[in-house]
Amino acid sequence: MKIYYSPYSPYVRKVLVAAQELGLADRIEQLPSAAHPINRDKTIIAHNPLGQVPTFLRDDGTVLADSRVICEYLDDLAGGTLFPRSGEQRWRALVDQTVGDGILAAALLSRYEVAVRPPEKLWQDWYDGQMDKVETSIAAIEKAAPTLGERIDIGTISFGCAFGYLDLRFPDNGWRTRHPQSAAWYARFEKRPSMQATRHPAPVG
Ligand SMILES: N[C@@H](CCC(=O)N[C@@H](CS)C(=O)NCC(=O)O)C(=O)O
Repeated sequence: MKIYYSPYSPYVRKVLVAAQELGLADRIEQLPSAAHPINRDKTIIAHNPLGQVPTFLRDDGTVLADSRVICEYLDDLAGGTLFPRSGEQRWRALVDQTVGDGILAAALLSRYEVAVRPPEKLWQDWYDGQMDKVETSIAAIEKAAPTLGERIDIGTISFGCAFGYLDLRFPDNGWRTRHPQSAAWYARFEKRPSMQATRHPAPVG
């Protein structure tokens, strides 16, 4: 199995954390790539019209796109429990994944607004709206944080990758001060070997 990969992509990290938790990480070859919304990577597009990472190649060559789909595939392959099969646990895990991914989507759009868009075209209200989405979503996690315990599923993995990405790209955000229960939960969660093995490198430039 192969994955088009960027060490800075939180969605790639989701897949790699899931693979680590499922004992599949050693079976996935990481292919370097340069996904970018403007300078689009033709190598990825040849497999996935969206040109995004993660893009995943199964052993038979078929392609899976989107971290949600890839994580569910890996869970199925390993007979795992990252996607609970039924009942309240399932809906909780899936909704939590939606919130974690939503934080990532808003944070990534904010990141592109400052890192990709020419400075004279920066739309501050747009940026602020996206970062407010991050904030209201963490506020929701904060309410649930005392109930998360040692839960390991696609929801908590998404939360962990969202907090990791905020620390990478928005180190001055200060979310821990405003959301201490989430901070306490993440302090435990990020110690997991799966999170340690997939840490983002320090940003360049
Ligand atoms: N919903 C997708 C989002 C993937 C995504 O936005 N990846 C970013 C990198 S973190 C990307 O490829 N950006 C380039 C682009 O959107 O053109 C997933 O969960 O995998």
